[in-house]
Amino acid sequence: MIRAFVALDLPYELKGTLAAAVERLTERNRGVRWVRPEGMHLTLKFLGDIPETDVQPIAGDLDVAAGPCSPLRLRLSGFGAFPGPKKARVVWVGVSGDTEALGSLAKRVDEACASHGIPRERRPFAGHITLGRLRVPSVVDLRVEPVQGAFVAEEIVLYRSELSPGGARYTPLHKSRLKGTGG
Ligand code: 2AM
Repeated sequence: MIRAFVALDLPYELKGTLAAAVERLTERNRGVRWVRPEGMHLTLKFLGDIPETDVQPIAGDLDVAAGPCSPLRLRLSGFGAFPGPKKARVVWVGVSGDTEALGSLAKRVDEACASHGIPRERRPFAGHITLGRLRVPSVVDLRVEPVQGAFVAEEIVLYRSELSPGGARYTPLHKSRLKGTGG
């Protein structure tokens, strides 16, 4: 089986911006396992464990789902925490811009995955880039200088995730272009 998820990758420079933000957040927050810059992404759908033989068919359906969507213009917005900053499990940075289209894309991806037996999302989609995770839900202090950065997502990526004590390793398995022309 392969542990897989679908996400938007981020440009190299943006990961640098976020790495600097993580440094500032680290000073104020101990006990957070921060995501390494190279592992930062915006998740559209977590597939869980899928049989290796499903990778190609799912990749084909992701192409079909993504094809009509236009590239997304997104900007980094504020920091936040799930479920909230008083009992945080996840520290993230939000996005603004084409968020409606981002939600539609996530829904199309969800549908494509559902046709392969992957359970549909029950919670509404909330686009975010995870920066850190806490084993023990704790208060977090996110009052650091805001981050600035924008990017255009032109493809979605099906990733393999391999967990190890040193952190997760993500390998791209397939990329689907957003080929829509808007309108
Ligand atoms: P998030 O951290 O962006 O919220 C790879 O593990 C990605 O899949 C993570 O970035 C994570 O999203 C997302 N994901 C969603 N549900 C998950 C789950 N139950 N277990 C692990 N990852 C999950």
